[in-house]
Amino acid sequence: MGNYFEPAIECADRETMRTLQAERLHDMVRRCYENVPFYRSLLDQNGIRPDDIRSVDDLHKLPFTTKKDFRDNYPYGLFAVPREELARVHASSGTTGKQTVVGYTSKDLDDWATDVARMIAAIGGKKSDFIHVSYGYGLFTGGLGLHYGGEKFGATVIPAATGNTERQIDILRDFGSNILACTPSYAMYIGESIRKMGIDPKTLPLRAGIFGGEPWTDGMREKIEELLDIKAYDIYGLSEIMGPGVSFECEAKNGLHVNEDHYIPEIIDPETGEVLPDGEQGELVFTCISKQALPLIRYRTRDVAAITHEKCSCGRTLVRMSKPCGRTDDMLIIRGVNVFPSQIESVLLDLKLGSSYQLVVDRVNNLDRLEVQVEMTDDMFSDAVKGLEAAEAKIAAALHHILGLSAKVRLMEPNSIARTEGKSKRVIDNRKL
Ligand code: DLL
Repeated sequence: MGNYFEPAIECADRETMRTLQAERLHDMVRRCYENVPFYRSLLDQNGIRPDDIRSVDDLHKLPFTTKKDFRDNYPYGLFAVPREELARVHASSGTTGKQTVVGYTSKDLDDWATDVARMIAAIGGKKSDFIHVSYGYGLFTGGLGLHYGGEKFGATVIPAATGNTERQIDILRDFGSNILACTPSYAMYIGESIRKMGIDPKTLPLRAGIFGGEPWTDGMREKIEELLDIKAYDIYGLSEIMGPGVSFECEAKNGLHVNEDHYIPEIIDPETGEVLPDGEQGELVFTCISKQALPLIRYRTRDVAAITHEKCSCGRTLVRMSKPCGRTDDMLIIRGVNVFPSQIESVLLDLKLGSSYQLVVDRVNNLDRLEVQVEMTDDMFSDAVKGLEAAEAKIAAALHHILGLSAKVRLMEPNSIARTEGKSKRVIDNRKL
């Protein structure tokens, strides 16, 4: 497992972990108060002194931080260290408005690389492995995050970046990549392209994949595993908190272990802000307790998940979060029904359809209309039109059963929905809500 399986942390008992977290939390709140004017006034307004926060149980006393606070303090207003201590900045493009700019000291970068290296250990990585990184390099945290994590682990990194899929496949084959790291939608695309090029994945040395950056279902996991003949693991993270590696799957594939010595997770009711118990689904909130450049107090991620403190079969006690099933802000409300794109994806995969789909929402005569555009498989395409109508009706019935909502299903020609190398865009909402 290299040097990055750290049982003292990853298998610590709850008391030990809470003691470590309490110390770091207290120190972090003090640093925020002293160095970030935004936090000083927020804590003052809420009548909180840093010394009031002594244990993890005090967390709920603290106010939340949101994406809006980044916008209001753009670009560097939330940083807690002077410029000369910064080693790097990244940014993520929001759906609205300005980019969110995030910063790291060299210790932060080192901690981040450790987060990722722990995952590589947890999925059975070896120092002799070649890790093929096809996340975007640049301001996006995916590329450099996996890159330095792989190097820190001691593996050999192939910084393939995105683009030119045929060349990616040449590299996979000729350089002998063992682990592929990219978004799940790009992994699907690489898998489909490998098949089209007539390459048998069993002839490649590829063994595992580290996929994240966007929601994906277990159905999609099975598809990728089959297409590429590998084991596919989930990695989660967000730039505001660090980047990829905030949490990671182990070989048990039973939830993502949060690197709790750095980030304390909570699940809240997105409406009331109330903290929810283990097992209940709600909005994920993280507090970064060891970050120097950008410590965040109770950051609302908008991601929907549940957490459990039960020990994992791998022996780790690090709290686990479920695969995020969507975001509070990409949840569509169609004719009053809450719909997550991931629910639709599950239905399509159950019906053995491809995972290339797009949802188009319109409002016609004040009524919401959902159209689910699904790419046909090559076999279906060769069928007669009558068969296609029946197939559309079958999909619509299955969607109705799961969503409680009628949707128009439109089967599309194979490869007609645009493929992405980065995060896929699943929803086109034409209602100007
Ligand atoms: O996407 C960091 C990352 C890169 C994670 C590569 C994993 C792999 P952002 O661009 O700031 O950072 O986007 C963060 O992406 O709040 C989630 O909504 C979504 N997301 C990231 N990983 C997952 C995942 C990176 N495994 C936002 N499952 C997050 C579901 C994910 N959603």
